[in-house]
Amino acid sequence: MSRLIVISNRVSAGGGAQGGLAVALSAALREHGGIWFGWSGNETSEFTGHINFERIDGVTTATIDLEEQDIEEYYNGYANRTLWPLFHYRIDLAEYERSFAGGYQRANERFADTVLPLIEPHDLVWVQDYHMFPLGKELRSRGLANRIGFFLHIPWPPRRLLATLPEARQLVEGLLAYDLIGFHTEEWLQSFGDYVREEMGGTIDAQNMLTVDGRTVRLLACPVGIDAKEFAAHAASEKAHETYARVRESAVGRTLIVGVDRLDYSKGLEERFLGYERFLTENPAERKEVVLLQIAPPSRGSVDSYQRIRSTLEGLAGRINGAHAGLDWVPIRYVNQGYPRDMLAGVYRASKVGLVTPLRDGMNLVAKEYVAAQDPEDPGVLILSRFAGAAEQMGEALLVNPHSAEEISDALSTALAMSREERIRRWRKLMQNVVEHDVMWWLKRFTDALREKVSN
Ligand code: GDG
Repeated sequence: MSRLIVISNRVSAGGGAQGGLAVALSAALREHGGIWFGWSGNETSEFTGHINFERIDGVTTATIDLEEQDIEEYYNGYANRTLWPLFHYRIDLAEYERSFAGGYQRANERFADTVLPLIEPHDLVWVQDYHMFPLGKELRSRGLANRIGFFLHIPWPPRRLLATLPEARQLVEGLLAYDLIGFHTEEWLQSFGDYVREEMGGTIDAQNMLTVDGRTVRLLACPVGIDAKEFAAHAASEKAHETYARVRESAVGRTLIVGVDRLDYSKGLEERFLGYERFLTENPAERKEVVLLQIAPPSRGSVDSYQRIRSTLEGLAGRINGAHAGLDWVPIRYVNQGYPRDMLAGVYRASKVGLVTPLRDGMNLVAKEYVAAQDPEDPGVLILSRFAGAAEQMGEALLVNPHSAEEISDALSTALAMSREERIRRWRKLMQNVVEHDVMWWLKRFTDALREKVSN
C-alpha cells in the first residue's frame, strides 16, 4: 500500500484535542505510513529550508519555519486577506495586492523545494486547502510524477466573483496540475467547472472528468464529516456530564440556544445576533425564557477585518443586552474563549437549539458535532444556514437564510415549539447521515479516488 504525504499550511498530528479532521488524517498516516508536511507556525530570520521532523503519536511530521515577509504576504496577506474573503463571497473585504500574490507564490515554491526530497516514487500526495493552490504545479515542474490530489475546505466562488481576482486564471491553471480536485459540495464543484468551461474552453463529462487543452483532471464532491464515534465518546465523558450540569444550572430553567464558531465574518455572527434580537422583540412571552450562549474563540487577530468584526460583535452584544437584560437575566452570553472538545460536547447537549448560521461556509463541522452530541431521547433542534455546505446533507435541520433576521426569528420560534416526536424524527435522519458520512468515509472516498488512474 502506498504511503501518504499530506501537505497543509499547518500540521496538527496527534490525539483528540484538535478535532476530527486532524484525528482522521493522523489515523490515515499511522495506517499507511508517510509524512504530514507544513509550516511550523514559527518565524525565522532567514529561510533555510531546514526541516524539523517529529514523531507525534505514531505520525511523522515535517515542518519548516518561514520568514516574516512570507508570513505577512503569504499567510496574513494572500491566504487570509485575499483568498479567504473572496472565496466567501466578500469581495468588499478582499485585498488585491501584487506583493501578496508574489509572497504566496514564493512560499509555495519554498514548500515544493523542501517537501520534494521527502516524496518517494509510489507515495500518494494530498495537498489541503487554499493556502496551497499552486503547489501541485510547482511539484510537477520539479519532475514529480506521483499522483497528487487537492482538497478545498472552503467554498469555490461563482465565476463572476472569481474573475475579480487578478490571478484567477493562473490559479485555476495551477490546479490543473493535480490528478484529483475535491470539493465539499456539488455547488462548489459546479462553480469551478463553470469557470473552466466558460473562461478556458474546458469540457466536463457526466463522471466529472474535466478536460482542458488535452489534460484531464477528475473533480469529486466529497463532503467532510466528523469523527462521530470520537465525538460520541466526548459526549459520554465525565467532563461533558459535568459541563452539561454546570451550563444547565447556570441557565436556571431557561432554554439554552448555542452557537460555536471561530470568530470570523463568514460565520454570520452579527446577523445571528440581530435575528435573535428580533425574536426577543417579537416574542415577549418567550423573553426571559431563553439564553443565547455564543462561544467564539478569536482567530487571525493580526488581520484588520478580524479586529473589526470582534469589536462590532462586542458592541452589538452589549447593545442587545443593555436594551433587554433584567436584574436576573442577560439575553446573550458572549464568550471569546475556546473550550476543550469534551466540554463543548456537554455544552451542545445542554442546548435545546443549535444555531449555525454562516453567511457562507465550505461545510461547517459544528452543525454535525451538535447533532452527534444530542440525547437520542430528547434531542435539540438544529437551525442551519442554507449557505453552509452542510445544508446539502442536512435537509432535516431548519434551514434558514442567515441574512434574514425574520427567518432566524421564525426558526427560533419553530424550534422552541417543536414536539419531542418531531425533534426525534428529524434528529434520527440527521444523525444517520453524520454517522454514515463520517470523516473516515471522507478520507477513504478521497484517497480511493486518488489511487484510480486517469489516463493523460
Ligand atoms: C474550515 C471551513 C469546513 C470551535 N470553537 C471551539 C472549537 N471549535 C471547533 C469546532 C469545529 C471546528 O472548530 C470548526 O470547524 P468548522 O467546520 O465549523 O469551521 P472552520 O474552522 O472555518 O473550518 C469549514 C472545515 O474547514 C473542514 O473542512 O467545515 O467550512 O471553513 O470542529 O468544534 N474547538 C474547541 N474549542 C472551541 O471553543 N476545542
